[in-house]
Amino acid sequence: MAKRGDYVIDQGWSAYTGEHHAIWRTLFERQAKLLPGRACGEYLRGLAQLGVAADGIPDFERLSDILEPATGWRIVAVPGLVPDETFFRHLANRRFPATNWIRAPEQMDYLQEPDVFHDVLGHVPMLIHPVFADYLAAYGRGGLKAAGLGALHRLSRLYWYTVEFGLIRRPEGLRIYGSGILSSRTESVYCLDDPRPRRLAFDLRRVMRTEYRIDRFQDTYFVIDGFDQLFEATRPDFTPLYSELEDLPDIAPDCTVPGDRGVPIELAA
Ligand code: HBI
Ligand code: FE
Repeated sequence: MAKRGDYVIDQGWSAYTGEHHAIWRTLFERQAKLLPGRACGEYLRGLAQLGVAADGIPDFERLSDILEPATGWRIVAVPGLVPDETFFRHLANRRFPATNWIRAPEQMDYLQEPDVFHDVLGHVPMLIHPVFADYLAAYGRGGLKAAGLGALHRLSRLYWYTVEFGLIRRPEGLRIYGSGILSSRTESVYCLDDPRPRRLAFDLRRVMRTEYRIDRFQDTYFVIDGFDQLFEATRPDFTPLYSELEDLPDIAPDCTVPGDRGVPIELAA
């Protein structure tokens, strides 16, 4: 099928082979063992509601038909990373661009690019949560605006430290809602159990100043108190914030600065 301007392609669900589905099953079963008690309840409920399971790579149309009546989102297939503006435009219009291919058997533990397992197991279940669903659409609108203001890096950091690598505080302890963690066997354990990384209370300015690395476990995680906090913190127009931040230095991923509020690791137990 010809590529369109929005990079949307046909998922080609019937072209997946038994081997593709078997890779999905292996990846799914590993996470299904780890995530109860580590992932937040909203995510686990989303997974169940959408019927994302071990049997194989889901059909995006079937997922969309469950998601759309709930929060207005649909899943569209893309060949991989798409340009920022294309990505933001999809999100702003409540279309989640999901990669249609699955990793090779040699890449079970790590790859830098998104594949269908990361996109569907990691991102899609959160889209059935109404507040998160609104947050992600607002993020898309903010992205289009940030691109025009030369502040794309600020918004990429926000996406990275929330949508991809966010933690949430619950009475029972810290839980994961970030997709980059949810789809990783090793980081879903590391982010909660390892004493090394910083776990800091979410602070929008701090997040927007913090650089990130895409090639290793995170040095710093930001912890929200609830999805309402995230949505409310990101509701105001960021234009004045971007100019304010221009005068402040960036913060390296493995640094602690005055004012940081650490979240105790016991909470993760
Ligand atoms: N494209 N398919 C896809 N998936 C992403 O997560 C993605 C992208 N393009 C750009 C992009 N992410 C990042 O620049 C987001 O910040 C912000
Ligand atoms: Fe992702």
